[in-house]
Amino acid sequence: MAYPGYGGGFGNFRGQMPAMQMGQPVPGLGPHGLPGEYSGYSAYSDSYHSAGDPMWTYFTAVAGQDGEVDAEELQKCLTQSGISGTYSPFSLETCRIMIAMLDRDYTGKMGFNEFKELWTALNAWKQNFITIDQDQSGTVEHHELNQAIAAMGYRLSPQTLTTIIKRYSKNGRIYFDDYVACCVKLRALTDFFRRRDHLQQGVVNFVYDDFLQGTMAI
Ligand SMILES: [Ca+2]
Ligand SMILES: [Ca+2]
Repeated sequence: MAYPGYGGGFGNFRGQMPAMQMGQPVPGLGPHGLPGEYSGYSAYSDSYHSAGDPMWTYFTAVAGQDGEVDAEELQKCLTQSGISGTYSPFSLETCRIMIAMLDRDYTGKMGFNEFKELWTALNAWKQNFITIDQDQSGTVEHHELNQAIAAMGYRLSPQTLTTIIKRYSKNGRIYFDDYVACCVKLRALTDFFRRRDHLQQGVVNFVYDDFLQGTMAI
């Protein structure tokens, strides 16, 4: 089999995050002091529980008048939160990818529950990133990504890994926001491929339009 697994749960915003890593505070969080524990909410609880939820005030401030968070608003809030550990703006591309993963009603924006789900996922990503960054340089380098991807269960050729590094790094270093984009995309594309690989042989025949629809959306 070409891809004997890609475990870990990372990148699957709709799936289960590892229990240990849920609700961890995000290191380096900014002045907002965002609460970290958001699990167990129901999918339709917006109007029932939001008033007493400490995250609600923050969400409404970020979302603005339309009551939903789009990619630019998310970028602004994540840049201000300092979660990526740099002074440069949080990647807009990563924001778009994360919204695409969570956007069940295809509005291109996030409602309150989607926003909370994203926050939980980001906390888990941050913990994952800190674990991967073994030399604590604040970035993930080639050998660290190599190990991380293998640990998630992917089997990629050295050439593919090099291509990924080139695409997502700055001077050979992958920063948190680019790391999230990289892992989420890797997961989503693998899922897309695997759903069509009925014999699990690592070979798929695509219809052109299907291929474009699946890959361009991510
Ligand atoms: Ca908005
Ligand atoms: Ca490192």
